[in-house]
Amino acid sequence: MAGNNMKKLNIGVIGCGFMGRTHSNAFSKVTNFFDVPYRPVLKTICARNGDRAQSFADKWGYESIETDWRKLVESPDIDLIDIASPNDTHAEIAIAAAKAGKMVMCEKPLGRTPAESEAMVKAVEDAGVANMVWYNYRRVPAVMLDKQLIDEGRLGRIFHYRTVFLQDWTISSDLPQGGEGLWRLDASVAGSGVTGDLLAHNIDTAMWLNGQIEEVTAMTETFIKTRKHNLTGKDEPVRIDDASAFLARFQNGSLATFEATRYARGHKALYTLEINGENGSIIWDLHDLHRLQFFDYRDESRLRGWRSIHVTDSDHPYMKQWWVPGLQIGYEHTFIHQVADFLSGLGSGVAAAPSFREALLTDYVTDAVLQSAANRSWVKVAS
Ligand code: SOE
Repeated sequence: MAGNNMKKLNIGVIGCGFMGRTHSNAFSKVTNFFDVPYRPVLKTICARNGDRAQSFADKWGYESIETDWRKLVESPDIDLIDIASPNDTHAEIAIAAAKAGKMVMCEKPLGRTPAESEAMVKAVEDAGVANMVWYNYRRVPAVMLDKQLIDEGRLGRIFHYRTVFLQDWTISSDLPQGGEGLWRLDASVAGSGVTGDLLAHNIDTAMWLNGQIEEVTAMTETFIKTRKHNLTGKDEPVRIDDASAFLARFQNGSLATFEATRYARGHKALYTLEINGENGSIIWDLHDLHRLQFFDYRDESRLRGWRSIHVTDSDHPYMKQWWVPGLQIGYEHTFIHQVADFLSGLGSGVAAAPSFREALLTDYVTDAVLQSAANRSWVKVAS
C-alpha cells in the first residue's frame, strides 16, 4: 500500500524497560520494510517516572509522555494500548483498555494466573477489540520455516518434541529481588519464575507447531531461598522457581521434554527445539537463529544427512522484506514481524496469532506445570 494511503494508528506504550524498547523499535520500523495498511504513530510513552518517560520519549520520538496509565487508556488520542510493563500490571491495564474500546497488545505471559488471563480474554472478547500477545519467537524466520515444513507434512507423524531455555544470570546469591529490572525474581509481581518467563515461550511455540499439550509432570527448584528485596531492603524468601523441567504428552500422541533454568552456567539465552517425526527431524537454536537443521529421511540414502539451511533467502518467511539473499537478521526483527502481521490482520480481518485466547492456553500449561511440581503428580491441562 502506498505510504500516503496508510491509515494512522496511534500507539500508547506502557513501560520503558527492555520490552518497551523492543516494541517501540518494532512500531517505528515496520512501515520501512513491510507493506501494511496502517502506520503506527508513537504517540505516548507511559511510565510512573516522568523523567524516565521523557528521556525515553526523546530517544524514540514519542510525541508525548504520561505517568498515569489510566489517563492513557482513556485518552481519545490513542487507538492501541501496548503493555510492556511488569506482569502484575497486565490484567488491570488490559481490562481497562478493552473497556475503553482500545486495541490491546500485551507482553507475555498474559496474566500471572489463569484467572487473570481468563478475565483478560473476556474483556477483549466482550469489547470486540483486536488483541495479541508478544510471543516473538514464532516469528524468527527459521521457526516460521519449521511451521511450514510441519504443516506440509514433511516430518510425518511427530514422535518427540524436545526443548530448553537456559540462562545463568541469577546464580549469584548477592543478586537482590524486586524493583526495576529484577521484578522477575519477585513472585508477587512475576507470577512465577522460569516457568512463566521462559517456558511460556517454549510452550507457545510448541503448541503452535505440534498442537495441544494434554498432561504434564514437572519438577521445579528454588536454589537460592532468600534474597534481599530491593523495595524493602530486607532479606525475604524467594518464591519463584529458579529451574523447571517437565514431561508432556501432546494430543497427537507425541512425547515432550521441556526444561528452563537461570542456573545453567555459560548459557545466556539458549532456546533450542528439536522435533523428531517419522520422515524427518528439525533442530533450531536461538544462538544461531537464522539456521535450521533439517533431516529428511526421504532423501536418496547415499546423500541422506542433516542439512543446515541458512534461512536468509527471499523465499524464506519474511526475508524478502529485508536485505539481499544471504544477509541475516536478528532478535529485534521478530518483534517487527509481529507488528507487521498484526497490522496486516487488521486490514484483512483475519486476526494474527496469538490472540489473548490462544495465549491463555499457554497459561493453562504453565499453571499445570506449577501444580504438578507442587503435588508431584501428573496433571491434566485445562482447555
Ligand atoms: C528473561 O531474562 C528474558 O528477558 C525473558 O523475560 C524474555 O521473554 C526472553 O525472551 C529472554 O529472557
